[in-house]
Amino acid sequence: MRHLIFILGDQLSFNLSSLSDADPKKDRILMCEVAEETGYVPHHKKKLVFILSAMRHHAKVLQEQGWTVDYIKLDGPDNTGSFTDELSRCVERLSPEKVILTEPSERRVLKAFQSWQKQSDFSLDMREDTRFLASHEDFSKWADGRKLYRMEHFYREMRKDFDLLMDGDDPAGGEWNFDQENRKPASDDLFMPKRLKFETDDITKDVIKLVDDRFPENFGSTDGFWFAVTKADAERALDHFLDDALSCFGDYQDAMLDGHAFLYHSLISPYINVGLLDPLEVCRKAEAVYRDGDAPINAVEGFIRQILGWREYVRGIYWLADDDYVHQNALNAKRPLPGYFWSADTRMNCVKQVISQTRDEAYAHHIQRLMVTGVFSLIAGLDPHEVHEWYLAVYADAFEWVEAPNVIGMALYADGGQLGSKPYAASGAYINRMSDYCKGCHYAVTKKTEENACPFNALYWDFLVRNEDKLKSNGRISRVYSTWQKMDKDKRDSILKRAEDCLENLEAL
Ligand code: FAD
Ligand code: DLZ
Ligand code: SF4
Repeated sequence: MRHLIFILGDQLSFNLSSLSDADPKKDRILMCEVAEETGYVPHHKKKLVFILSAMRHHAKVLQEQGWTVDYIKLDGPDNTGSFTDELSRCVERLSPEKVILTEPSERRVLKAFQSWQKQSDFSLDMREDTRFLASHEDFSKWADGRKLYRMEHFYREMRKDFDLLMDGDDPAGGEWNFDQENRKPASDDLFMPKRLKFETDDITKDVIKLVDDRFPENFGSTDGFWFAVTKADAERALDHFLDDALSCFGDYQDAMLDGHAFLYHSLISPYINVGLLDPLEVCRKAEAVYRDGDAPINAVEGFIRQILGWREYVRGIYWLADDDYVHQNALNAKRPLPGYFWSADTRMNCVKQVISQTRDEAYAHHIQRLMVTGVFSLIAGLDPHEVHEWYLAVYADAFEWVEAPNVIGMALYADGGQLGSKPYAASGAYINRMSDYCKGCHYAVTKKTEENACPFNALYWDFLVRNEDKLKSNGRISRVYSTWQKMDKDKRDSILKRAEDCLENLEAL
């Protein structure tokens, strides 16, 4: 044999750079399920089933295409448990001329391969991951010399570079961003599209058994597993979204509704992140729906911005940031994660809804992650690293390169403003405006200081007071400090007292 091509669990694409000049007659593929990856956080059971089943299906298709794939199963004999030990074992067995690998998406794995190469002194051809639309070099060039990195600036460049939603030099519809139109609250009488759910085949059934046997204590359950695990099914899921939900995606993008986990969201992040869907193809297909007149510009622009803008931007920030990004704690927040992040046993209905939905589906949409569990973690001063590990474990789409900037940067402001211009702190009023969660809550969203007052209300002010020295000079929030100062002293004291009670009894909220 000639080359050994190592394909990782989030590289389930046929257009990988590591395969670009490969020959099924001369080269061979290695894929492995390893304890190191299944155990670096206690992944949600559905996330484990999704990744391992998608890997097994991908290996099968590669074999059908004529590739020889050495596939190491988690419970296979002699599985060493790590990528690099499996690689050493395979190199010894097959003596390839060199190993080819598309660069890992996360620092942890990149470092492991770099030290393997150093130690073994074996030829490792590590190639750029060309599935991302902005290369490391493109992003560094864009970032170079800027004092502030802002997604919106990056996104406009990307629109032009990829000629997406452009009418000549101008943005389609006359504006770059239609977010102002995308803040409608949802109501129960809306027609919600029925979501495609995929049957489990024998491969997935085997994986479910494996996960149930080996990870009985992990979060969630394998019951009701419905994710696509092949490229063909992921494309079906995308087409279904484009046909049935995209046209309302913009209007209700920020809405939350009791008992409705998915609303008009696409549910495709796990598929893009492991390579079953290609981000550029997804954007082009969405643009075609707009050009055909089947979805309005606010919906399609909003959707494309998430993928072409946010997704690429957070990946750029992840690789630009220092090695210790996931340990940043700019606001010095130290409180441990309350038990209800795992049990959903809290009287705060918004938090309960989001966490129980996360437990059931390994899914929550952006505003649920940002404005419910995210804001609560921020204003309660929860330890950012613990919060980061929770998000990394519980969502099927969670990979550090995308999760960490969203959690450490966007939701918790623990990076001191590298990613976002201000903390997303908010009181219960935001949740009440964008959802119906408050109607079914033990706490009263209109109250601030009483025993049954919504904890978000007092914690919001307490957060601002607690962090005044770090935040007051931020022009985007300095105005709220004047509002606070204008408040009656007795009122301020009772708000801080209510916050103190909430923080002392955090576990019991
Ligand atoms: P849709 O709402 O339909 O959006 C379409 C696509 O846009 C998504 O599939 C995703 O690929 C992309 N996208 C949207 N927002 C973002 C964003 N902020 N960053 C990157 N891509 C984005 N996304 C992940 O893929 N993995 C994570 O681990 C993750 N953790 C998050 C943690 C927090 C605190 C927050 C606020 C956001 C996080 N996101 C993460 C981003 C976003 O919440 C999810 O991508 C989205 O909810 C996935 O659901 P969907 O496919 O239905 O998305
Ligand atoms: C997330 C994950 C899990 C749970 N298990 C595996 C695995 O057993 N084998 C594998 O190749 N990949 C797995 N993955 C995805 C990897 O963590 C992902 O490919 C790396 O994080 C890339 O940096
Ligand atoms: Fe959440 Fe407060 Fe509304 Fe209850 S009242 S659902 S805690 S925002």
